[in-house]
Amino acid sequence: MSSVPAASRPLIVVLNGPNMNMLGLRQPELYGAATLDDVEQLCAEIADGLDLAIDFRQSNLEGELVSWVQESRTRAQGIVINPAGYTTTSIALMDALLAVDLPVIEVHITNIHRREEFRQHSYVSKAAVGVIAGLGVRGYALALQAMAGLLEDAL
Ligand code: DHK
Repeated sequence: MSSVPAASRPLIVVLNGPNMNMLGLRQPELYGAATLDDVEQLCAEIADGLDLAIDFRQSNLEGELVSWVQESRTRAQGIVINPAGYTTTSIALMDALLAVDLPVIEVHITNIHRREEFRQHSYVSKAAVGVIAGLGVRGYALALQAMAGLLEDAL
């Protein structure tokens, strides 16, 4: 349990792209059995231990993700994002992430570099400080730990 009041903790926006709402049901042999609710709970627990606050969201809509990134500029200190299917297609999401000038950490549950070639190029990586791929949902926890370190470095 954190001793820092929630209102004074740095806010990290954790964004999930299309089909991440199907986690636990979709191709469990690749993505695992955890649901997105499980991932949110994991993130909340890890964030609490790091004195971070999180705002955890998922959308199947590119424009909604872009708007959430834009809104983060004035309300958050960092962004963790699993862009899912928009990783390889969304110049709009990349541009939004570059525009907000916040530390961004990109997460993929699977190791996209071991998968089909079309999954291996990420526009989002152009805006990310770092990328975590292939470590399952644990990648979200690692991203939050790394984010806490980045924020501390910036003090
Ligand atoms: C999730 C998806 O939905 C895919 O489109 C990506 C990513 C991989 C993941 O591993 O979390 O290619």
